[in-house]
Amino acid sequence: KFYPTKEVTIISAPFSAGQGKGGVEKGPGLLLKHGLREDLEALGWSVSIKEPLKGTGLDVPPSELEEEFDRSHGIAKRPTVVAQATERVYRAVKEVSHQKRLPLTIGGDHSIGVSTLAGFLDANPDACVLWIDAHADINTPETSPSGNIHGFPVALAMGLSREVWPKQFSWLDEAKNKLAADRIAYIGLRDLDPCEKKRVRELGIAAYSMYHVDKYGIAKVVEMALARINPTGKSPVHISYDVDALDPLFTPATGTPVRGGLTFREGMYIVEAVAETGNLGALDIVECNPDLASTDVHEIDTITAGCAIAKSAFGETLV
Ligand code: EXY
Ligand code: MN
Ligand code: MN
Ligand code: MN
Repeated sequence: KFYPTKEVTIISAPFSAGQGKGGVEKGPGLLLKHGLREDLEALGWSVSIKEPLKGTGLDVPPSELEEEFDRSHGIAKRPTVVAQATERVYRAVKEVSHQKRLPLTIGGDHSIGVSTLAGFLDANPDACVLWIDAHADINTPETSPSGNIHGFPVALAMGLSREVWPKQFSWLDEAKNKLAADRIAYIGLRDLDPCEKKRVRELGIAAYSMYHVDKYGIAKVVEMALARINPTGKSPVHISYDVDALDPLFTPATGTPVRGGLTFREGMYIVEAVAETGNLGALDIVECNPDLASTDVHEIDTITAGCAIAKSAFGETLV
């Protein structure tokens, strides 16, 4: 087992300026209010909490942060604040990873994925990544249709088009390891921009869309994905879980919902299967936005789905 002593640090990342919709910064508080910490303790984990954005003023809706459009290459929105927040989260994930505690990072929007990838890879050069998402999050300023940096984290962690990143991301040059294209697999894809499709194909990234989930079933998809990125079966697995991978029936309160997603059970199966290997190395749960819920039930469904992902990943079994 990768964490025989079962120690986890929850890294709270209430950040929303990687996209434009307010409310996703409330995700961490609500996940904790719904018992995330107690759930993990009940499974035998000792839990600590880190709040790298506390007191920075970065944990507010995007409308309260300075508007900024970097148009030097394509478009990137609010690069200064996103770079500041992601650097802080990176430092927290890196420290926790070097301490051999499992980093569980809760967002916030998915821009913080660059922090968790770079931070965990710093301590674990052999890590592999399952990116569970409707989206590929592999845009750079020149390919992004929106300029929203939550669509960039995979590209940033890979160092793609380094020359066109906003200069504020120079902190990332000090991270020891870049994410290699053969160490990441996607599951749940169904909404990629044309340039993202081209990039995923050209890089030969293992990409399992909803078509593949329908065709092979989720168990086979997880098996194929892990065989591609972790052929020896010995590497720690970092799961970056965007709740929009699940069908909006189950996680309606999220910023970029796309119909035709994973069922609740398919979504849980992915993390259960990794838990069973004992190789879970790091987990992110992102993009819960209570302000986008049209009813209280939608809010509770979304937050409790986030908690369920964590419980399944940390070893809860059904019987
Ligand atoms: N590909 C689109 C864009 O770059 O704007 C949508 C990205 C949504 C990203 C969400 C977090 O996964
Ligand atoms: Mn997404
Ligand atoms: Mn789209
Ligand atoms: Mn995402």
